[in-house]
Amino acid sequence: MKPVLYHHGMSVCAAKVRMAFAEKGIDWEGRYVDIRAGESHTPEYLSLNPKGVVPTLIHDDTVIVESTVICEYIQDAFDGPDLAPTDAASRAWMRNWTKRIDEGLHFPATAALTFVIAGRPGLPKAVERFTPGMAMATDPEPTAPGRLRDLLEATGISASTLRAALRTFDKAIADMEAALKGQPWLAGETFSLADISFAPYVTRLDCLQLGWLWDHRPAVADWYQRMGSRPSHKLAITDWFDPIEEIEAMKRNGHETGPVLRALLGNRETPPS
Ligand SMILES: N[C@@H](CCC(=O)N[C@@H](CS)C(=O)NCC(=O)O)C(=O)O
Repeated sequence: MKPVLYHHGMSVCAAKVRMAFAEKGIDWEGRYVDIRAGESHTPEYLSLNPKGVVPTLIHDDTVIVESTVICEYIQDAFDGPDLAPTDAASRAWMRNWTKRIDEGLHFPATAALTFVIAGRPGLPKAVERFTPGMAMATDPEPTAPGRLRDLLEATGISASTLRAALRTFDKAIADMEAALKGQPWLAGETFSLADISFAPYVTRLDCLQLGWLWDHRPAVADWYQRMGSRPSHKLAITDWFDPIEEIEAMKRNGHETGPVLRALLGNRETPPS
């Protein structure tokens, strides 16, 4: 029986899983969950995934949630190229990278940047999670004029939350640069789930016109170029952009807000070239 994946085109977490399948060469059956229309909050879906989020994998009657865990399951349960290094130290490094995504990089950092820059109202549940500490868009923010201020108000996300999100990514990209200077892949000599996990997020930054975060980080630029040329990148990420208008809005708004976001991030460590 083919594994069944509940997913959505624009979900970065689901993209990780689609990419792991593509790299393994595994055929899967999709159940498209329209997260914008609240389909991840129906009683049926919540019985599979109590957090009401995608992705969810069903394989051999087993339900598996959490994209990082699903990716490890794919590595363990299916034949195909290894997506994890064989030595214990590199495996530990791989897990440090994949864990990092679950510890702030996905939420709130990616959500904050996407909601503000893409200018969309956001997903019902995510906005709920944001609201208590974040409805501070009226904070005086000298570095957030014009369109960015409008976007902050529309999303209820504060400028300080947005700055924290930029810092989270700036630090992650700096750490990637340090690692990739001495080795081809994040966990060492072997392409692994660490690279797969970061690919959708770096692609999202690129769509949001935040590629300047690796302007002076050539090892990350080279890694991103190599990731983008893998067939799995198209199969798992860009082929699923839905709706494409949202990607266009990310690019348009990202271009407009770029200078203000740079100012908002403020002084950042620029590694010597
Ligand atoms: N830690 C979870 C996060 C899943 C998650 O946040 N999924 C988002 C899409 S990337 C979602 O389904 N959001 C729907 C909502 O918040 O209502 C994982 O890695 O699987």
